Amino acid sequence: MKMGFRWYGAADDPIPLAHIRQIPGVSHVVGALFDLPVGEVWPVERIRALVDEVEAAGMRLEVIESVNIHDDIKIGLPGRDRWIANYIETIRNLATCGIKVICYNFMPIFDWVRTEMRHELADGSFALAFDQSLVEGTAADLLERVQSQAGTTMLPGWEPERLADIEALFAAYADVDEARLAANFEYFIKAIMPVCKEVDVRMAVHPDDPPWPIFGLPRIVKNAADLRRIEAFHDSPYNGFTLCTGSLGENPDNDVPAIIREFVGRGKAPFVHARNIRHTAPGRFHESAHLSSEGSLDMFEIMRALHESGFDGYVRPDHGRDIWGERGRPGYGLYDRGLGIAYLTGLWEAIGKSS
Ligand code: DNO
Ligand code: MN
Repeated sequence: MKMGFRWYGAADDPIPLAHIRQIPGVSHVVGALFDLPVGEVWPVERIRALVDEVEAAGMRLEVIESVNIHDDIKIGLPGRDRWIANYIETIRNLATCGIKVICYNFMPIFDWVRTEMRHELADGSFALAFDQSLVEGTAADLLERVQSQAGTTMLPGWEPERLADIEALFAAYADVDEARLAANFEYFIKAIMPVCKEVDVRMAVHPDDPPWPIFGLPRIVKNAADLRRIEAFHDSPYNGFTLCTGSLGENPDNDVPAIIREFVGRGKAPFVHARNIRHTAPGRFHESAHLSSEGSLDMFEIMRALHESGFDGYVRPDHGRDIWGERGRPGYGLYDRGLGIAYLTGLWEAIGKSS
């Protein structure tokens, strides 16, 4: 298991690499070029500079999260081949710089979505939370909600420049149901796989978060059956998954350790996000500290499933709470993710030594 930490880059992340280096057990940084518009080719010089920066700080950068997929590819528009050609060039450029895994997602319009950014927990810490009743309805409902909350970020992970196009985007997805989205996904995977094999870069799709539809948009990376369907697009280690325990676990019907055993067992999961969440009501949850006792997921069983499946890929703590007065990037502060790593590496050592 190679422990990593997500970093947003010197310009945008208040956490210096030197502090990440001091978290015991961390050897890898998970990064990206966040300023490039979706679909643009990532230039080798820019990737190289990022890799060098991380290496100069005594760590490695071998996992990129994310290279996002242009909506034209997800919608299946005629222009998609141009975006796919760009994606392939980005894969080649990343490989040139030593990147081994690309995490990405296939969610229409949105990336991960939360409806509350500072949900206060009983101990006075703050976590991200989600309430499905706030993400029902249409594009117009969404626009109205966002505008009425001007100044607050209702949808984290949301690129503000795309808000302007939101109605057009929803219209473009009008005929895209689950089956079409899956066909467009398959088209994309089949197009990129030859180059992934050639340059030895493994694709790792992140589950939909939350793993069910929002605003009526289809979502197709929600559970074990969905993962099997994606696996069948092209059965190879290069067509793999980011097993995000929090995202999958948000649906109580998902048996996360069983999913880990199945897909890690078949060599299909080069990357894992390990975090906990607490279910509060149907369609509602908040994020929590990593400990099993703090949430609804059994993190011991999760780490044991990884260990017993022979997991030797990359892992990172996912979101953390704001604690000790830190007010970082929502979900991506230093302290609680650092505590998460201490706990996860402790479980890992104990499982290893007692098995
Ligand atoms: C949520 C996070 C996501 C993830 C992207 C991957 O669990 O890990 O922001 O980074 O969806 O594309
Ligand atoms: Mn995740």
